[in-house]
Amino acid sequence: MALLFRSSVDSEARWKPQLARLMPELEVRICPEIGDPAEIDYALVWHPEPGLLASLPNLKLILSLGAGVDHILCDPHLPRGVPIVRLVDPYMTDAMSEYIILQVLRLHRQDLDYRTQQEKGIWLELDQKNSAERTVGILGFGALGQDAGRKLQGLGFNVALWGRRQRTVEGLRGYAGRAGLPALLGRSEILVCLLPLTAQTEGILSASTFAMLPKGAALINAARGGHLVEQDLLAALASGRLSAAVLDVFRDEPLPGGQPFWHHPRIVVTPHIAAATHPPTAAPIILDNIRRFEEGRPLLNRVDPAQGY
Ligand code: NDP
Ligand code: OXD
Repeated sequence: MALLFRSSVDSEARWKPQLARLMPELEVRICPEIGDPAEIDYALVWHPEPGLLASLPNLKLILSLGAGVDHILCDPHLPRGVPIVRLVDPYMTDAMSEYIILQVLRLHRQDLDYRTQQEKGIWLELDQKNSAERTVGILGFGALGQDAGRKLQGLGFNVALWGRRQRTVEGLRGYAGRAGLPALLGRSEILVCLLPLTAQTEGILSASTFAMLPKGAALINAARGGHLVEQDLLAALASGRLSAAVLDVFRDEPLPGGQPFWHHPRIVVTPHIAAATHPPTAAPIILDNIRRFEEGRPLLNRVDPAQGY
């Protein structure tokens, strides 16, 4: 039984010992040392080169090294019929919620303004709302959106979530589909994006979306750079339609040196670190799906390529 490991950002040194400890019978091959491609049963990948997966004739299962799978589904040569599973790891979910809480509180408590005041030596108290007077809208009612939503609700915020399907989960208010979007946006003073990147969600953070938010709302994008129309964000900040943005993900990563986001006074940039994959907790989850496949049991967190997530 052989697994091909290929990551554009992660190292074999972090993964091989974890996989070997839990499943010694699994032979782990590190790209590009594939050996005989016909011997590869499983592929554990982050941003595989287009065509790599199609070059493995006996591939049984594709496992994403992350929660998102846009980095796999964008391969024009992706072999059809090979199941794909994504990573849902409570450790990463907690990490994402920490990031979202940090950034929501930063915006809610006007941290950017106070930092600017400090730079200028200004001692000035700004009007401050309580969390109960603030609504946070979350695009994405999935594993990450729900956890962040619950925790923000625990801090007293009004929280509303948006998904494809209509539902209410544990007191979290849900809006569904394109028809439900204006109602959610109309009340979201802080908008958080935790959507998968699909043909339907690409460019959703655009001028028309910003126009539906309360004037002066703030944006947090921790999902994918492809959700954001970058010029529309700059225009919305310039006009005052939006007051600030926190961005963890970008169309080009690493964010190029000359990109205006780097030095914009109302934009916070972080280098795609909101919820990094953590081998000690992720490896057992990944190997559980391989065992399930071997034993003919249902896979967990299977992706629907037609929906794109
Ligand atoms: P899930 O698959 O659990 O949730 C996705 C949610 O998006 C679901 O609620 C789904 O609706 C909703 N959705 C999908 N398409 C649409 C649409 N067209 N309209 C409305 N709602 C839609 O994903 P996760 O919560 O686990 O992860 C979300 C994303 O977060 C990942 O895909 C990844 O891109 C990003 N991410 C970023 C990280 C970082 O470090 N910055 C780390 C981890 C993930 P429904 O519930 O109805 O199906
Ligand atoms: C993921 C990510 O999708 O880290 O897991 O972006």
